[in-house]
Amino acid sequence: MTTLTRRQLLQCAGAGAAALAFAPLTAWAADEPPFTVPKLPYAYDALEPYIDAETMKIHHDLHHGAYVTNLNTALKDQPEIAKKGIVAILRDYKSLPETIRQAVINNGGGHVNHTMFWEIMKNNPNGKPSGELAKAIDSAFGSFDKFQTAMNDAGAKRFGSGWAWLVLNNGKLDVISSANQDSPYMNGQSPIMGIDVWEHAYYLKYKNKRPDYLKAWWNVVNWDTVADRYSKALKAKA
Ligand code: MN3
Repeated sequence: MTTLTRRQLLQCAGAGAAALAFAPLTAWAADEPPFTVPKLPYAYDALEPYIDAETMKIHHDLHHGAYVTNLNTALKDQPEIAKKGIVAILRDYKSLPETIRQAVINNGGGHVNHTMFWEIMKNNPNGKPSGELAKAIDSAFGSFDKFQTAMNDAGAKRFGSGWAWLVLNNGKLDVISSANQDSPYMNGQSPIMGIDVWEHAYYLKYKNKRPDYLKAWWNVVNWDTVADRYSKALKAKA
């Protein structure tokens, strides 16, 4: 007897709806969902004392984990959309079916935002950008200090949950904030770096003192990966 995988069964469905009748199909098997949580590129305690290990574990495993699970669920009957990748999906979110649009914005945004967040951090007390990125920041904001103040303001003034962002917007650097998990990709911008200001990102250690978390966060920036994101975003624009 031949055993078909769910993927093969789905392909059979093209030949007739009867193939769909005998199993409750999703578009992919449970062990091969299209979106997965990337492994944290360092230990949970690597960002101590600025971000504590327990916060990192809950944030990465549970919060990011839930966004990915919910994103896979939202797109379970939409393999054609899922295979475009999350950046392309969010850039074109207006074309999503209305029934899943908000779920994809929330959970797809949560997935792409956090994927960036883990990769732009490392333990790097008082680190600063260098090279082309440093020049571009100076030129856009006047100085690194002014840029930092703009980011901290954007994060502190974001009411409720959201993000503070450095984005590339029509070839120019800008600081913005977004609500919830809304991604800058939704506005045609490219996120270069972002600070998660949801309480889940800081509450265990900093309680209600979001500005203290924002101040400490600058000690965990991986400026190499931020510079890499900037150079890739510039090239994509050209
Ligand atoms: Mn978060």
